[in-house]
Formats: sequence, structure tokens, C-alpha cells
Amino acid sequence: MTQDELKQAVARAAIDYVVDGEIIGVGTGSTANFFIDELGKIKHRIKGAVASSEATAARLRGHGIDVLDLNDVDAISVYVDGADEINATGAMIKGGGAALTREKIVASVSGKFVCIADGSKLVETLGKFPLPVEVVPMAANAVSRKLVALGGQPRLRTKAGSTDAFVTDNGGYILDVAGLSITDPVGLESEINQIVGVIAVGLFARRGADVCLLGTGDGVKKLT
Ligand code: ABF
Repeated sequence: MTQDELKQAVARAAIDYVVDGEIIGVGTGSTANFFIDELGKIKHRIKGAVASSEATAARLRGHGIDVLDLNDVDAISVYVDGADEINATGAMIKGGGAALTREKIVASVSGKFVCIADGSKLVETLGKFPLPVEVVPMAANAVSRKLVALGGQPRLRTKAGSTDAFVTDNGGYILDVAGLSITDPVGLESEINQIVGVIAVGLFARRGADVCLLGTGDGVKKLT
């Protein structure tokens, strides 16, 4: 199976976690896009969706799914999203799609986090994928120095084909931090969260995935 076929398989499997009549939180990225396309087929079963990015909001609307403002929502039953890396405990690196802050916000108010990914995302130790950290633009260099002190090699994310800084939906910059072997994801998430100028870090460990559906050549595997 191709990587896209594996992503499509887990996206289909995630539909089983949709709670009828409820509001669903929806992530960002290519795997989440496959999920949105599946959600479009059963949109009559949900009350609406809260999006983790403008791109996800647009795709949801394209399927005629009501996109709700999180400030108008009291509870979200399930949050479905991809990941760049996930370990056996459900801790993740996210943010390759530049939506880490809103993903973390929507996940934080959701009852259950269902991660969907192709099997290549499962790792023993997080950190081979550079860790995304969203920062207030004026603090990019100050935060970079702190990340270097933690053993990282931060690099400012630029727009494709340009040397201009990439700007997130929230007006932030992203530092992609290579060179970290993350043996204590919860501790590192807390430590980076406390650096002044950090908006959010793409470590989802304090609140990881409750369920992880992995697409493999032998079918969809569930990590509890
Ligand atoms: C999103 O899923 C991001 O946090 C993460 O970077 C992305 C993974 O992208 P893909 O599903 O395209 O591999 O939630």
C-alpha cells in the first residue's frame, strides 16, 4: 500500500470514533485531510466541527460541514489529528503542518484525542523529526538562544522558496529544533513552555493521544 492509502485507511477507521450528534475537533495535515473527506460523507451525523487551522476550516466548509468558533462551544467529544512522530505512550511531535498551537488548544478541550498516522510515524524515542516551537516574532532569537542551551539546533521556518519567515495563522514564527533526543517528553514540554516568548511547543506529551490508529501493510493497528 502507498503512504496515501495507509493514511486513507486510518482516516476511515477514525470515523468509528465520531459520536453522533456531537461536535468534533479536526486536525491539520494530509492525514487529517483524508479524515475530513470521510467526515464529509457522514456530516449529517455531527453537529459541527472545530478546526485547528484555516486550511482545515476551508476544507471542512468545502464539504458543507459547519465550522464552529471554539468560543461558542462548551465541549468537544473527540479530536482527530495526525502527528509527525508518536511513541508507544501516545506522546507526539506535531507542528510540521504549522498548526501546533490551535491543534493543542482544540485537543485540550476534547474528551478523547484520536491520532491517525501511517506506521512510519511510530518511533521509540521522539526527536528525529525537528521539534516545532511557535514563538512571538520579536522573541525568535531570544528563544533560539535558550533552545541552543537545551542542546537543540533551532532553525527559523521560512516560506517555501523564500528566505522570508513563515507566519502562522496566529501571526507567530516557527523554530524547528533539530538535534534533540527526547527521553523525557513531559519534562521538555514543560521546560520549553516556560521560555518567555514561546507561544506553544509541538510536544504533545502532557496531553498525548488517547488512541492511536496506525496504518500498516497488515491493516490498521490500534495503539491504546
Ligand atoms: C498535523 O499533522 C501536524 O501537527 C503534523 O505536523 C501533521 C502531520 O502531517 P501529515 O498527516 O501530513 O503527515 O496535526
